[in-house]
Amino acid sequence: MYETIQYEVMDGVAVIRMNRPEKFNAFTEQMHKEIISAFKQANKDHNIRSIMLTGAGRAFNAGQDLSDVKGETIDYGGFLRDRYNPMIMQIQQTEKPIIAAVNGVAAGAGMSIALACDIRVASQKASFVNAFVGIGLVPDSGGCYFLPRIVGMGKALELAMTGEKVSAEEAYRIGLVSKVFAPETFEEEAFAYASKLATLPTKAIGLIKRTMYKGMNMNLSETLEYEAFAQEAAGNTRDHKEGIQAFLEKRTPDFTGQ
Ligand code: T3D
Repeated sequence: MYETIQYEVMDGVAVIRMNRPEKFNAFTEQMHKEIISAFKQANKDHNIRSIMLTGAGRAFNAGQDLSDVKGETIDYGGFLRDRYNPMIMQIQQTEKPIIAAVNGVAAGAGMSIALACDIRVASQKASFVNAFVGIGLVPDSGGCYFLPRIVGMGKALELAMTGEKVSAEEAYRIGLVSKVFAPETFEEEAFAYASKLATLPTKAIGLIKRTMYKGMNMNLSETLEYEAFAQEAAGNTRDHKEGIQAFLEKRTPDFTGQ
């Protein structure tokens, strides 16, 4: 049902695979629409408890398909507002853990979409290129928001101003990715990581995500208040009761996401 992505569900994990390998999975208008639709689909489906975003072939995603914009005068503002921004907002509003499984190069908006995911894991063959400056543009798709928050302002400015390639090893060192796996076992290990997240208390995880992101834009007293609100909601879940019960009975909790 999708043309530019693949969507598969296994063990409570929705795997969204950007699938234009001959173009390094570069974004087209169709791909934006399909990614938004896939995240909405995964968000609505109660059986899905984590989402893994990855790329087909050698690349994760090389950003905007430059053959689509070649030689044209583009309304960049409109282009971003209509296509990229809704995609990034949909990722933010999806209250399930989202893992970017960065299998190869992530460049331009391809790097930004990885930054918008909650957790990044990388293959040793992966790399990150903040490619915008190379074509005289500014990081978009949330790149100016997420990058300094993830790696700190100094490093973010360096990467954005120079566009230099960051290896997987360096990405791990600067906190851009949480884990690095060997290329031979990457898909398996990234999926195992996403599957593990799919066994955790999904509602609490959704609230953790919402509260932490909100907390970045609130002062302490506002954050404390929002934590109280979120905790009330988490405290009313079946998984919270199960967590307490399992602790008292000295057994592993059986979380169902409810
Ligand atoms: O509307 C707007 O433009 C505003 C929004 C902007 C958002 C953005 O994302 S702007 C940034 C756009 N992306 C780039 O500038 C990155 C361009 N690509 C590269 O710099 C390099 O290709 C990579 C660093 C990603 C990978 O380098 P390398 O040496 O591993 O591979 P390669 O040989 O350069 O590319 C492999 C193939 O993928 C090649 O095709 P071919 O020659 O084998 O048929 C190349 O043309 C294609 N490819 C890579 N990136 C893109 C692309 N095709 C279309 N668009 C791309 N972005």
